[in-house]
Amino acid sequence: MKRILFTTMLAAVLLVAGCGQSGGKSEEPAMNHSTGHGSGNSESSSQHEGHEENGGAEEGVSSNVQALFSYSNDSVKPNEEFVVKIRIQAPDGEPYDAFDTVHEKKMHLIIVNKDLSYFSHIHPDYEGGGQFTITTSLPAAGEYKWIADFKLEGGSALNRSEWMTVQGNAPALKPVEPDEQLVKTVDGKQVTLSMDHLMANMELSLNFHIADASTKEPISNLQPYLGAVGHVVILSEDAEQYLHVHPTEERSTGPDASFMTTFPHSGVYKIWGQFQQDGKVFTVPFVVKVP
Ligand SMILES: [Cu+2]
Repeated sequence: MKRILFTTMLAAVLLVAGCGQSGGKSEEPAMNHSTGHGSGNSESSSQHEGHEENGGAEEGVSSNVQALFSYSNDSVKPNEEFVVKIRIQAPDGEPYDAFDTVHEKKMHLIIVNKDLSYFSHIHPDYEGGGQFTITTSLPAAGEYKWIADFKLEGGSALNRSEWMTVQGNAPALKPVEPDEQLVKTVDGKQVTLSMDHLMANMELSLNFHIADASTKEPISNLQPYLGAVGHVVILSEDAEQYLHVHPTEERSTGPDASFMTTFPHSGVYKIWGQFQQDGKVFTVPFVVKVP
């Protein structure tokens, strides 16, 4: 399973802080349903249905849930705002319009580029009728994967994704290299990741220990972010596997934040931990190799 369980309240609010760039725009450009050159599953038609990440065996209603991504611009260019609409529907086009709020939102949208050097976590607004909308921009040419994570009312967490391309000369991709040391400094915080064991197919605990980077004093005044001590996203290096991660102690305020997950198979994975202190979200990335 590779979905992340989130919770919570809806908001027409853009979760700007640390949650990536979003911008609520009220006027809507005409949508051109073009996009998605790129990955092997691209289609020639203009609208694309999101694919389920995990090749997982979804049954019943879930397996019929589609996400139709459409973009306001024919060709998206770097640093140029565009509107993305994501419509959640059945194969016959009938929208699903009842969603549970998970980690304070009805939909979490993760955007990464092909080598996972770019990461954004934003929250589209729900407009009703199965339709989510957000205005955003992307920093450079190249391919990006969009992963929409949501939950139909009373159902289980789902994710649907697709690749799209930002036009132009894409910077060279870099290999996703495992970190030699799982200690990073971000925004004045020193974050140390530890795992109780690192094996495929076995539930494990991820612990983030957060200290002040200069004094090394543990930080114990983390604020809730999306209703929990933090938020963690994990993707396999090819972005095909999106892992389900959940906090074990939601109410912790630091210095430790623990989460449970299961790596489905051996390989390289990138992990992004997001935490909040003093009203600011910071994102710390790690790359691990699962034997
Ligand atoms: Cu989110």
